Order: sequence, then structure tokens, then C-alpha cells
Amino acid sequence: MRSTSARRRHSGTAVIALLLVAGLAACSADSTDERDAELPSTETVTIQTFIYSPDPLTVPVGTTVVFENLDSTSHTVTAGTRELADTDLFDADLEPGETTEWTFDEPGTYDYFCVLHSGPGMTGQVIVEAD
Ligand SMILES: [Cu+2]
Repeated sequence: MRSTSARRRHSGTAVIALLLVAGLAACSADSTDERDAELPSTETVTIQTFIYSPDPLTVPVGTTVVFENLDSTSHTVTAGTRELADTDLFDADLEPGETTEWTFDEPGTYDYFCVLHSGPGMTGQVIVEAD
């Protein structure tokens, strides 16, 4: 009887050890995914001769987009359309040579425009794709 009871204890320990190994494997897989998701990614939209470029710009979700004013006049980068601005989302005045940036954390199509100029190049779009 004593030897049967000893064997039972031993096999119980083995099960616990297996569960620990499985748990550790799951944890390390999770942290690898998080590192991949946090890789920094930046794209640049320039404003030159009253034109945002590239337009549209397509990026993966989580990308930081830098807008750079290369003209010798001021422009804005204002979310929304000329008919319906969304200044709560983003809205920046850029003096010549200035930059501004936003990180797009949600998939979707983001229109933006310049409130100062109504030319055809003064509207743009950032398309943010899901992973
Ligand atoms: Cu402008």
C-alpha cells in the first residue's frame, strides 16, 4: 500500500510540472507578439507647391505620420473635409519648415485639408489598414 501511495504522489508532481511548462510557453509567446506590435513605424507627407504628397498615403495601424511644410507659406493639416472639419481629431498650423505628427491607432480612412487654401492639392487622405 505504501508504494502505491508514493507512485500516486509522484505522478501528481509530474502533472503540475507539465502545467507550469505549458504556462511558461504561453507567456513567452505573448511577449513576442507585443514586441512585434511595438515596432516603430513612421511615414512622411510633405507639403510642397500647395500639394500634400503622397496622397493618399496607406499605412498599417499604429503608424506615426509626419507632415512637413516645405513651402515658403503657411499651411494647416486639419482633419475632416472642407465641408465638415474634425478639428478635435487633429488640427495644426504649420509655418514654413515646420512639422507636426499624429499616430493613427485606429483603422479607417482619414481625410484632411488646409483651411488656408482651397486648391485641388490642399486636400489629402491617410488610409490606415488593420493588421
Ligand atoms: Cu495651404
